[in-house]
Amino acid sequence: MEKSFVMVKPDGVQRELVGEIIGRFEKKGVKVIGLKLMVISEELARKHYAVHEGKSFFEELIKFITSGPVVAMVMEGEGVIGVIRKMVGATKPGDADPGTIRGDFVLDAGQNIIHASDSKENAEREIDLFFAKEEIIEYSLAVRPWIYSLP
Ligand code: IDP
Repeated sequence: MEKSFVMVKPDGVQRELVGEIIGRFEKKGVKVIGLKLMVISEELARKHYAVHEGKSFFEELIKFITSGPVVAMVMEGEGVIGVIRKMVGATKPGDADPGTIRGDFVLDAGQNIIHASDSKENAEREIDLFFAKEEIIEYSLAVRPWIYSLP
């Protein structure tokens, strides 16, 4: 089963959208196998967003993402990386379709309430950055046969 790293950003926590966001994924059938409220250190923020280093918004992004608690999560399910990205919506506010998380709640390119891994490679890297092995819990959900037709 595929795993993705998902994070409700400081603005999502402050806007009290944590339950709304997790609820959408739960209803889809995505399983939460890691979850913690944390404040990201500057060092971790710079590692997580290393690919954006040098861009005009980079320092602002580091300041923003370390400005308050975030909810970091590992989610699991069939094809979850792509599924979650679709549910999150586009980065540019004008491009995020209604019905997506950003389409429904975001008007700003920077303060966009949620992060989700965009590839298998990045998911593995981000999960390793944020979670120790023992913080990821493997368990089975009773509803599983009602979500997946295959065993
Ligand atoms: P993503 O979060 O949709 O994967 P990325 O392009 O990977 O988008 O950018 C990472 C984060 O950097 C965005 O979620 C957003 O918070 C911030 N960001 C991206 N582009 C801009 C911008 O043009 N202005 C301000 N912040 C931006």
